[in-house]
Amino acid sequence: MDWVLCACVCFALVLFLVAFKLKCRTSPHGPREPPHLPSLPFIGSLLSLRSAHPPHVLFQKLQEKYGQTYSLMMGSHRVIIVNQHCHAKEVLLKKGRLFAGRPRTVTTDILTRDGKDIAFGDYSATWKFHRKLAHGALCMFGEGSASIEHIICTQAQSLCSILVDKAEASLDFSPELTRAVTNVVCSLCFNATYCRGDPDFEAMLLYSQGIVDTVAKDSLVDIFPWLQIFPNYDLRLLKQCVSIRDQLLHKKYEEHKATYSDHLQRDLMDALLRAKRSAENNNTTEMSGEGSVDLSDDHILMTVGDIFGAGVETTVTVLRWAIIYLIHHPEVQKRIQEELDSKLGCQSPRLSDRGSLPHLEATIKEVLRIRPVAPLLIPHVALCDTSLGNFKVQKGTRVIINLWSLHHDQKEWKHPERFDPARFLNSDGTGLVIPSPSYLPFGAGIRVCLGESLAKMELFLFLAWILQRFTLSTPPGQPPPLLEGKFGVVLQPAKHKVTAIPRPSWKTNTCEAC
Ligand code: STR
Repeated sequence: MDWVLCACVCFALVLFLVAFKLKCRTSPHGPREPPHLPSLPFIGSLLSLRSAHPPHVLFQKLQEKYGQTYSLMMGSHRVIIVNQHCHAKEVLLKKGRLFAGRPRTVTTDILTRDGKDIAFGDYSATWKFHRKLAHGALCMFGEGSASIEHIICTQAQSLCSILVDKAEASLDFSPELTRAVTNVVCSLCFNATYCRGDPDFEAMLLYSQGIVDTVAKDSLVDIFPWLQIFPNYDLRLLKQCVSIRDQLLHKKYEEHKATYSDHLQRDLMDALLRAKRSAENNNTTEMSGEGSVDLSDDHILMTVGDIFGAGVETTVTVLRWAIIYLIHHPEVQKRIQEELDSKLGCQSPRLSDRGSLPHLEATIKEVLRIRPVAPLLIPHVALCDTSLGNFKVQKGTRVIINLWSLHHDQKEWKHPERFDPARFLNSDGTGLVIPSPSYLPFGAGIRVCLGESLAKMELFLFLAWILQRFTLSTPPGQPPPLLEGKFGVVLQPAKHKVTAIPRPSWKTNTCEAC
């Protein structure tokens, strides 16, 4: 009898514990697991992720079933997808340090010599030190320095003269924009520019596209690293492209080392070299503030590679999207041109004109909202057990911020699919407003985009110079450019042709030729 009683008590105890555990899971107060997509051993949630939609759109659609924050398994990795701004800000800002990790993947390891860069490198004392260095170097040559304005305007001017030569022809803008933006970054990083047809520049165009097409797309080999043992076209292409990039970077690095002087800082590479030399002479521990840091040649090369790659690909992509939306919305183009004419007349645009051209500024903001360059940002990793809203987060969980969802959230934006720069203007159209907190085009927190201010300067100046002189449209007989992007590490528009028609005042030489 005693035995039966004992069994009953044990059974009741087990029931109580199970009930308690279940209550914890669903309690509105205590942390619980986020809703989870079905998952199988080994392949994880792969079956639920098969879709014709690109990942950012699929993750947005899955909210209807699983809520705004949910989790899934990519192979053996737990991933949380965040589709709302309050959780995004908790990850990026409130708990920025706890979520500052980066996953290591096969493709980013190839690109960055095992994470020795800033964008894809994991959180560590070395990473923090490098980021601080790169930030300092960018500030030195960035906003506030008259030279960067001069560099951008010189490139905008030569871009416009190419457009004059090809006036009214049907032209793919992309290579011209890429050359102009590359030369800005090149001046900044290496104090050099490329001429048309320069073999180094042509090589760079090719390798950049190859890298964008293959890196950090959550392709199968990044989810199941053992797939590397099979022949893989993408990986072979990536390795080739990275090797060409590395040769170019290496050449510049050697040139800089050979001509380096302590008294003259020509560019960003000199700034990094100087930091390396002073770290070698002093105690690096003191400089980083926590633990010793490694300032290897690899780190410097990868940092410059990041600034170069990010500086070119992102700005060119936004300029291309801006041109596409301006072609689709000639009324917006006309409004910006009226503003340029009335505020600047024949004077070429300068950075100091930013405050007086709100329509152009609002248009840039709207382009960055409707087509964010990196719709899923770069994944973050939880560095310890923590929480997100009411959800538990285990150490090592990857967190993907779906910027696409934030920027297209119906609750935050009126008609989010509509291109409407006026949403960023105040009621009388004279100043700018940010109408929703659900807007993070450059990310936020300790991993915020390093090039934000440089990108904003370039977008403003290039668009102002172009629109002051030309009206952009689709060549006769051609369909308007597509609004769907090609998903990758950046969301790129499809190729298309543009006609740049010189505006009357520039055509008749009322204003001096550019
Ligand atoms: C573009 C191609 C290239 O040659 C090198 C890089 C490395 C840095 C990458 C860049 C890429 C694409 C855009 C990234 C950038 C770091 C930050 C930026 C991913 C792959 C964004 O977050 C948009």
